[in-house]
Amino acid sequence: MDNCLFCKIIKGDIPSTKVYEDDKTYAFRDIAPMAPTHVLVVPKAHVSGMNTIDELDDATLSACLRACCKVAELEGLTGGFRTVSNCGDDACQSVQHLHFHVLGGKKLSEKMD
Ligand code: DGP
Repeated sequence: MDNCLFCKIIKGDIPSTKVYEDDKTYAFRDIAPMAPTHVLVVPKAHVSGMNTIDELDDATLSACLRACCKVAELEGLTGGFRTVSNCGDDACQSVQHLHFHVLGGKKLSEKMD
């Protein structure tokens, strides 16, 4: 997608701090971290979000979840971590390319809203 911020990051047209990459996913540090570790895991294939997940093949979807776990391992999040994917206006999704936030490195809030 020509106009997608995360597609540009995946292509390297916009710089990012890479944490992990494989043939189906790319993981990089969030520009506005909300925890000591705050990494975004994205599929290299463009899909706008969780509400259009049917456009993504199962291998890529599972690769995204495995990449989240790999990031947690690489970041040394032995005490645990949180994985979140905001979808749509009510969840304040701001970038329309499916992404999973991986948060950790401190005791996270019990509140999910
Ligand atoms: P969401 O609000 O769930 O759509 O999350 C989008 C995240 O993307 C947000 O936490 C900030 C991050 N972000 C936005 N622009 C950039 C950027 O140019 N570089 C990086 N590394 N992260 C970005």
